[in-house]
Amino acid sequence: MSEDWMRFLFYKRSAFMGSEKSFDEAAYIVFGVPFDATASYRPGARFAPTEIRVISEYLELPEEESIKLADLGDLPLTNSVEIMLRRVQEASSKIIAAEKIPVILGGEHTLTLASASEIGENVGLVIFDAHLDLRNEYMDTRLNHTTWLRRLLEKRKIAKVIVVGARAYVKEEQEYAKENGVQIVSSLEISYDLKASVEKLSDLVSDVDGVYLSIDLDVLDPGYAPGVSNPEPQGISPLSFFELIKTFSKIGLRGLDVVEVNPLFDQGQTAANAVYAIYHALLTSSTTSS
Ligand SMILES: [Mn+2]
Repeated sequence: MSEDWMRFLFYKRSAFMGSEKSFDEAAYIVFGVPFDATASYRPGARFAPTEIRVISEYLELPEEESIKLADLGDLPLTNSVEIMLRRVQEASSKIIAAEKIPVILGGEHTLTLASASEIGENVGLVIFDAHLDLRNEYMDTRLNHTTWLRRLLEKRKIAKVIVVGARAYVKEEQEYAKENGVQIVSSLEISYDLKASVEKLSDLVSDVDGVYLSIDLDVLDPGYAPGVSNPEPQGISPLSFFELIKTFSKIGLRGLDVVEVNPLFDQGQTAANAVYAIYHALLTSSTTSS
C-alpha cells in the first residue's frame, strides 16, 4: 500500500533552513553536536542544535535558496568529551574528503578542537569569541571549553589564528597568545571603528587560502545575545558581527561552527543571531566562490 498520504499530511521537521538537499547535491554539510558536558557556569548548549534548526525555519532569509546545504542531523548523545571529539573529527574529515564544507551546530566550544584540526595547511582559523580559551587547565581538567584552543595549538600548526571580539581573559592566556602568534582584535577596537577593523582584519587574512570560522555567540553583547553559557558585557553589535563575518567569508570558507548558544537562557534572539551568522557566511562564500 502506498504511504504517500503520510508525506502529504505530516510535516517532518528535520533540516537547517528547511533544506531538503542530499549530501551529493550540497556544497555545505550541516551536523549538530548536542554536547555541553564540560560547561563551567551554565549548562544547556546541548539543546542548541534543535533550537537553531527550529528558528531557522521561521526566519525570512531572502536568498537562502541559493545556498546548497544538506543537514545530516546530530551526532549521538554522549557525556564523554573524548568520544565527542572523535566523532566530530571523523565527521569533519569525511565531509572535507568529499570536497564539501562542514557547518557544525554546537554545543560547547570544545568541539572546535576536533573540527579545526582537520583544516588544510594554509587555512586561517578565525574565532569570534569574548574569551581566548587558552587556559592550560580549568576546574581541575585540561580538556574543556576554556582550554580547547591551547590544546589545538599544542597538537598542530595553524597558518594564522585570530580571535575577534575578545574582552574577557586572564594574564596566562594573554601571554600564551603573544608567545604563539595568536592575534587579538578586541570588542572595544571594533566598537570604536568598525571600518578600520574590517580593513585590519582583511589585511591579516590576505595571505591565507581560506578560513575556518568558529563563532561563539558570546562575542555579541549579552543585550543582543543573552542565551549563552558565559555572558560577558562590552560585546560587539550584530551589525559589526555580520559585516566582519562577510569580510572573512569572502576569501573562501573552509569550515564553520556556531557554538555556545544556550536555549535555556534565550528568548530566541541568540539563536536567531546564530542563524543569521551562518546565513551571511554561507551566502557570501557561495556568491564569491564558484
Ligand atoms: Mn566564549
